[in-house]
Amino acid sequence: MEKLIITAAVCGAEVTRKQTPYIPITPQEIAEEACLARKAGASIVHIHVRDENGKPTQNVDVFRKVVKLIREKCPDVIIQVSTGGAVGMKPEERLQSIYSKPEMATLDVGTTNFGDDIFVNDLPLIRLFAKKMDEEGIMPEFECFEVGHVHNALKIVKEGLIKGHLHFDFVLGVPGACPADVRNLVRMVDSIPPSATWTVAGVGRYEFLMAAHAIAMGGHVRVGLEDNIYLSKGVLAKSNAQLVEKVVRIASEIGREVAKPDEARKILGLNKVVQ
Ligand code: KMH
Ligand code: ZN
Repeated sequence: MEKLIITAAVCGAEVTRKQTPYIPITPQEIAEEACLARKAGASIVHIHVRDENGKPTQNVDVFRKVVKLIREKCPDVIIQVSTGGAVGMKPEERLQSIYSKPEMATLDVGTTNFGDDIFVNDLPLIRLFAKKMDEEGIMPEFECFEVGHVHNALKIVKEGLIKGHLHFDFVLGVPGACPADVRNLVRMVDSIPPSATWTVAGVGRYEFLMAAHAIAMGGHVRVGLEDNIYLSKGVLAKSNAQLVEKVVRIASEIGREVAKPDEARKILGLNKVVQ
C-alpha cells in the first residue's frame, strides 16, 4: 500500500469555544495548531478561518495571514483552504479563500442536508469554483457528503473542467447526510476511477472507526477538531495533534507508514507551488 496521507482539519466553521476550549480561533492559534498537527504526522492541513468574534469568515486577508504564518512556522506542509466556508455564505464570499495562494482547496460537489440546514452546492456553483481553482493553479479535493456527489465530480471532470490527478474526500456522518458506515464507504470508493485517491472524514464518534477502515483499505484519513472534538468517549482532545497522533498509532499497529508532505505531493500528483 502507498503511504498514508493524514489531513488535519484544524478548526472548521461550526465548532465553538462553548463546545471545546481547544478550538483555535485567531490566525496565530490556527497556524500553531496546523504546525503541531504537521509535527504529529499530518501532511495536509485543511483550513477555515474565523473573525475576531470567532465567527466563520472567508475573508481573504485573514486567509492570507494564516497561510503566511503557517508557511513561516512549517513551510513544507500542504495547505488546503476551504471553499465550503459556513452554511448560508454566498458563492463569491466562499471563493475568496483561493486567493491566498494555497496548494489545494476543497471543492464541495453537491448539495446536502447539514444538520438543520442545507449546504448548497449546485452544478453551476461547482463549475464556477472548478474553473477559478484551475485559473489559480490550485488542486481541488472533491468533498463528497453523498454518493451522488461523486458522480457530480466525475461529470465536471468529463466536461474538461478538472485536469490532472483526482482526489476525493468522503465526509461521512454529517447529520442529515450519508451515515458513516463501512458499506457506504465501500460504495463510494467503488464509484471513483481506479487511478484516483481518496480520504475519509468520519464525523463525531465515527472519526476513528472510519480512519481505521481507510487505513486498512489503502485510503487516506482526515481527522481534526472540525470533524470531532473527542479523543475518546467523553475525553476532549486537547489539540488537533492528539487526534493525528492517534491515527499514526492505529496506522503503525496495522503496519501502514505515514507520508511526509513531499511524499503526499507525489501520491497526489501535486507540484509544489513556489510562493
Ligand atoms: N462548513 C461546512 C458547511 C469544506 O470545507 O469545503 C462546509 C465544509 C466543507 O466544511
Ligand atoms: Zn471544512
